Amino acid sequence: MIAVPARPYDFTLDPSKVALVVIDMQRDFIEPGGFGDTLGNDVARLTAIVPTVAALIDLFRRHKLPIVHTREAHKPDLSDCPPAKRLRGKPGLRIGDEGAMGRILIAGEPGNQILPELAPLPGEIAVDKPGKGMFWATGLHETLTEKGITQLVFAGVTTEVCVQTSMREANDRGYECLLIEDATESYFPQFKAGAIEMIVAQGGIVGWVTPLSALEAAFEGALVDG
Ligand code: C5J
Repeated sequence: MIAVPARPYDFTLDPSKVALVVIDMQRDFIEPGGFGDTLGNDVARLTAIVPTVAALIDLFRRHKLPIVHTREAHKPDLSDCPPAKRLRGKPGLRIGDEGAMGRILIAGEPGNQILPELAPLPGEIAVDKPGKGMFWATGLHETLTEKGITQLVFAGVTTEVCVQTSMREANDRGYECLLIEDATESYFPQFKAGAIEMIVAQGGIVGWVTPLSALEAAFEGALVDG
């Protein structure tokens, strides 16, 4: 067991039961010229966390621990995209429309790919999810249960939408969830801060939060202690 200093109190990490989940680090949300950018968001906030997410992925790879990567993605015929989602708001471009990097949020399109520097390696789990949460219509809970995973370390974007929804879904399914606060980001700093406070409130009602440096130091300490 590895004691990770965290809020609201130490997270006891069991390397035999933990997986990393990297939520939606896809080009359309993060790269200049992508869907997020065309909606008027400041994507520089999201590009800034890429090195930290890469370091977190590297930590899990070095320790040979499982990694899950998600993409928010719909089938090309949009049969898994409810009209209530596609028609929401008054954006210039909607899900399925042709954007600067191919059709918006459609599986297989260039903009729907995970950033090359964070791309899944063979053997890692890659999940296309039609919802904000990672368990809706994905079969991921069954996959993780088969592997005996009961703890999830979270990273990715955006903190208050797909990350928080996925953490809440996981919490309800009995997983212990630890969010790496400098490996997640929002277009809106106040929403990231608010989401983090909601997660740790009331004794960790959704889970735990810690910076990457604390997780790295805890792994290092565990190695030194044997
Ligand atoms: C959004 C996401 N924000 N990955 N998706 O629509 O958080």
